[in-house]
Amino acid sequence: MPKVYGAILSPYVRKVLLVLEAKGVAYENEQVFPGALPEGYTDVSPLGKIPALSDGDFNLSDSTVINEYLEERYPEPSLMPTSVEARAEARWLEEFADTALVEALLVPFFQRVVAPMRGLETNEEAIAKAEAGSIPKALDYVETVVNGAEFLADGKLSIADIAMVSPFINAEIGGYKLDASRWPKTAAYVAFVRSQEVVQKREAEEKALLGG
Ligand SMILES: N[C@@H](CCC(=O)N[C@@H](CS)C(=O)NCC(=O)O)C(=O)O
Repeated sequence: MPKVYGAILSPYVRKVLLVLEAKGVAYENEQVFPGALPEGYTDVSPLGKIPALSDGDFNLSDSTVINEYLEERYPEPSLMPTSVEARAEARWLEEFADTALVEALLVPFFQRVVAPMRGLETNEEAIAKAEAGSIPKALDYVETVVNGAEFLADGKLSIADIAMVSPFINAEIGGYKLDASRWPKTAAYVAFVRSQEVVQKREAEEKALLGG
């Protein structure tokens, strides 16, 4: 059975868990937290990051690489769109979500959730700066690529939807309120993907962990 290493609230770990769950693959999860890595963890994840995956004696790290492996190892249901162009677009959106979107939307989560866990004070100035700069910049772009309450490609859930929605979940946990009047298509899109059964189930597990 595949084993996923990582804390389930990480946007990258969530991507991998959602892919496994959407494909109906049973897996184990070992909670691994950045900054408190178990001994020997770099054998599984050379950069010491989460997530990592073990499948038998095969180890792999990086959420995108892991999800590509899972797509090939467990092809049904496919989480890649059909056309070459749509597949390329999905990969781009995953890359955008993993970089600019995570960097922007994770600021409130890091400051209000992770920092206190590490005994650090919340830096409200850093949140205000992100809310005035990197967050609107990223969301202005998202607003141009989503079409409201529908999947990004082929009318079905794909890796692009999974990657895009993941950091929005962290943002909400971090107390960020998405302004639906400024980004109406984005708000409808995020609500639609989050209403999918597989995402609801994942979020329920996260809420239980957070004590809600
Ligand atoms: N590109 C990597 C990014 C993984 C990543 O940065 N994970 C964070 C936690 S959300 C981490 O492990 N940070 C610790 C570190 O960078 O040392 C992926 O998609 O898996």
